[in-house]
Formats: sequence, structure tokens, C-alpha cells
Amino acid sequence: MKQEILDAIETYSTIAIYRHEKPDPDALGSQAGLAALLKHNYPNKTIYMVGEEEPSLTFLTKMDAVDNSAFTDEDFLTIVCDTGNTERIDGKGWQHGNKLLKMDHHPNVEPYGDTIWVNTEASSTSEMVIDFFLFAKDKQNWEMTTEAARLLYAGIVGDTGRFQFSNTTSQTMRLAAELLEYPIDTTELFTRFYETDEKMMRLKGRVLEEFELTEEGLGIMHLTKDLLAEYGVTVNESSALVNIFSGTVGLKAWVFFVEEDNQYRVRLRSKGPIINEVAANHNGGGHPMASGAKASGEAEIKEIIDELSELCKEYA
Ligand SMILES: [Mn+2]
Repeated sequence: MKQEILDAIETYSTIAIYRHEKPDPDALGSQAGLAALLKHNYPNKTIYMVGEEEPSLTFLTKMDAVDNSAFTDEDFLTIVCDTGNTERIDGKGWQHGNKLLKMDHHPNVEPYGDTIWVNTEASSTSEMVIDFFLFAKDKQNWEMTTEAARLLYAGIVGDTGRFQFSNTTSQTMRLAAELLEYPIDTTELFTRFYETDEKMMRLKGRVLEEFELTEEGLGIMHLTKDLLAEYGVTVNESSALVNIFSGTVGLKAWVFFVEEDNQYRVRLRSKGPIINEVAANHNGGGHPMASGAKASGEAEIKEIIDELSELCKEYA
């Protein structure tokens, strides 16, 4: 598989690298880390990074402004990083390449592409890029650069929560260690990663003061329009608050009701009870421990709270 990928990379003089929409550090780290490796090791090739800019992560990397028409009449290889299904690919033109390569660590629900390299054991796609780099170093004397190392390290840090999540394996550590051979400023990286706007910091304080914890172990927080407006935080930005009281002793599951124009966005999280069925009952869905739903008004909010309370009660 890796040989097939290396052959494809060597064959094409133009390579376009994509990743998923609303990128996280792993999407950007694997995309831009791979791009940096290709630019360094094949200075005569043209490498594009495609996708919308993510304002909160421009300290990691910036995209190339690419006109879609640049892709339609030229031979090129397309590599899509960290994206399980084609619907989530950010940017146009990915279908027009001569060869499409999928490189991902999510379950292979949609096996798109001519060459598919999926490794669900990998913590991150960035980890897979390092794995691939070592192969290419062995076969074609690829060199790592500090910039590529910084990007790939950021990707691993993002998807493993600083090496804390259960997806962190001995292999993750070995591959991350390869990167630390290069002079990455990890202090600067961690500072940028985990710093928070003052408005958000103040709102976190408010949430920690005001969330309700029921006898059953259900945490409840209402983010009204007025409250968000008071702090100047948008509905999307408020998603960063969802785990802030997760460490509370006795908490089993929790829910945020975020008021929008004519409905409520509902964010559900759990440390045990399976909550995605509740989400499915209310125009939503997701993972067993993390889902989203919608509530039309106070009556549906009460229904959701009742259903979650019941689950928490049943869960020993
Ligand atoms: Mn990822």
C-alpha cells in the first residue's frame, strides 16, 4: 500500500491535497504536513493545499488560494486526508484528478478513491503521515523538515488531547518521538492551542457557576440568546464549552440547550449512559457518548431532560 502511494506521488508533477470541512488540527496538520514534505522532497512538483481557511487555526497553516479551474485541464493526483466520506471533503475539484487517494484513520464507511489507505489503529492521520514518511525515507531518502514536524506534531496533539485519549498507543509515541528530533517550539504550540479569548473565559466561569446537577447525575445548562449576547459569543463558538464541567464528581451525562432563532440546539454528552437514542428521538443523532439534537421549545426541552434523567437513574 505505501509503495503504491509513493509510486503515485512520484508519477504526478501536480498534487492537490484536501481534507475535511471545518478542519481540526489533525486535518490541517496531516494536509499541511504532507504538503511540506512533498514540497521539500520534490521541489519541482506543484503542490496545492485546498480548503477554506479556519480562522482559529491560521497559526498552524494557511491554505493556498486555488481556483478550481486550475485543476480541470491538467494531470494531477488528489490526496484526501482525515476525511471518512466524500460529503465532508472541503473544496471543489477533488473529483477531477487522474488518481484519487484516501488517507484516513476513521472507519472506512465510504471507501472512495482509487487507492485507499485507512488505519483505524492510528491516533490521527498525522500519525499515518509520519509512518509514511519513514517508509519514503527508507525507499527514496525523504527528509523531514522542522515545519512538517511541527504540523504533524500539532495534528497528533489535537487528536490525542495531548496524548491523553485512549487512542494514544506505543506507536503514537514512537512516531511522535521522531518529530521531536527536530527543533519544534512545543511551548509556543501548546500555548496557542489551549489559549482562550477573554469573553469565552468569562462565559466559562458563568457556566461553571450556573450549571445544574440533578440527583440522578444529569448536568443541565441553558445558554440563552441573552446570555450569549452578554458575552459576545456565537452559537458555534459556544460548542467549546461543552466539556467544561465534565469532571464533576457524580456527573453521568449532561446537556446544553443553546437558544437559536426559533429552536434550541441540543448538545448531549455522557460518561456512561448511551445518549444517542435520546438524540435520535429529537431530530438528531451521533455517537453513544456525544450527540446533538434539536428542541422546538420548552416542552421538548422538558422531554429531553426527562429521558436523560431516566437513563442516568438506570445507569448504576
Ligand atoms: Mn483525525
